[in-house]
Amino acid sequence: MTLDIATRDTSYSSPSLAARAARVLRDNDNGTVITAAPKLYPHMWSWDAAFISIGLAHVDVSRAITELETLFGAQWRNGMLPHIVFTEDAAYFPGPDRWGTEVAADGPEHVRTSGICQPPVHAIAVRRMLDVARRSTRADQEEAERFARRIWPALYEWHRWLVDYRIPDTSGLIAIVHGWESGMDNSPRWDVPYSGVRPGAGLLPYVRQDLLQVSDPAERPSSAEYDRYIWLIEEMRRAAYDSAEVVRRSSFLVGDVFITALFSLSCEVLAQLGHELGWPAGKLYDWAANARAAVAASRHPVSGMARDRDLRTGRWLDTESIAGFSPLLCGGISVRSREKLLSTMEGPRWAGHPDLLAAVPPSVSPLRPGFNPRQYWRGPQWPVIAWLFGWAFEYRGWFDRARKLREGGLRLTEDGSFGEYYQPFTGEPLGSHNQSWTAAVVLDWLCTS
Ligand code: 2M8
Repeated sequence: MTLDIATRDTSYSSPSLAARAARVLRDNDNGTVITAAPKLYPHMWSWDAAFISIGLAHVDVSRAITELETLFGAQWRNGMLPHIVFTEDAAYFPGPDRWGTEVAADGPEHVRTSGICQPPVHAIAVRRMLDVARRSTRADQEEAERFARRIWPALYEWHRWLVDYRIPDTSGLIAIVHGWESGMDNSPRWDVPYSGVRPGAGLLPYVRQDLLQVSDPAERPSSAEYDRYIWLIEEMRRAAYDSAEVVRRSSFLVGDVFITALFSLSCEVLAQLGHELGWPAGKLYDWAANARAAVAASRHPVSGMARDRDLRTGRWLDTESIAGFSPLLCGGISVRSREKLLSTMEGPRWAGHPDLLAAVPPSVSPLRPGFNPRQYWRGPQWPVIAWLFGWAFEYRGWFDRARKLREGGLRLTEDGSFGEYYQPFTGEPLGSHNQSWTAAVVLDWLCTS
């Protein structure tokens, strides 16, 4: 269902915005999962589910738990948490048949999934859910604690899989084998590595369904980009989704600095959760420290922005994007470097750009050549990203900065359309409306003021 709200004249009061957000999550509940969006994304996505569970915790702790249990029910036997858990809905491409993960020796039984992963934000979700539940009834609190204790080993295994299979070189960055793993699908971060992906003759024809679900196809990735996305799946399928083999063979292999920072933060959070719940930290603090150091070492010598690394060519990728602020998520840099990065983020090239409707950092700086205010990860603002930085800032004790991001995020989303992403100058909602993770973070912002 799409709400027909395309104007910024509408601005809801906090209670009615919260009620609308809760309704979006209810409406997107297909009985088994809360789909990422009503039409464009009719399945469960890994990091979407994490954010969704955070929003749900404010309205129904049990339902929030079910969501993460469903996701972890699809965890691969080797520990990988798949990026999509498929529902029966056929209106998405590439669906389970195209992925063909049945060839994988490590896939889960009884459920169909994709064969790649997404950013490891799940420990953060469990932490947040627990914190929210602890402010609710005793029954909610106890249920959330039981769940957190139960899910903890699966979270550890998921993190272990990343360490075992996805740190293939001495940079120490967590590597991705597909831009979709980054969650920032067509970000200019990936333009150079994607130029090395050459779809072969074995690329079977396909029909994109995403273009039917948005009002303007220019908001989505191009056909040339999609050919590469689908070709990479073909490569993985030929490697039978064997984790080591995929890393050896994939024509796309990039050290992702944003994922590495989130991994570091999540390891720390998981270790602290373990401490509360009676699980030993194992290697979590070492993993966190190594990842933190890798993020710090990736920084551009002049700008101080963190950089991805093309592991196929061994070159740093200088393309600036929101991921450049990754050290602010995981720490590990000097106070001086941190202050410089924060003032870049809050300054006129980013969130403080005078023409922005809301002070939220866009996916790409408006001053960067090629910035496109309407196209997906090439310029628009994403509320979930603002939420993530805000949560990390609060975790670090930077309450004022966290509050500003929350205010900016609410300014962006107060029209009640719950856009997937937003045009930064006008605040026009783009992509899908009633996107679940947008509704979820709005709920969290509103319910914890
Ligand atoms: C987008 O990605 C999917 C592919 O995974 C797509 O475009 O079809 C991204 O924004 C991703 O980060 C997000 O998890 C997903 C569902 O919201 O949509």
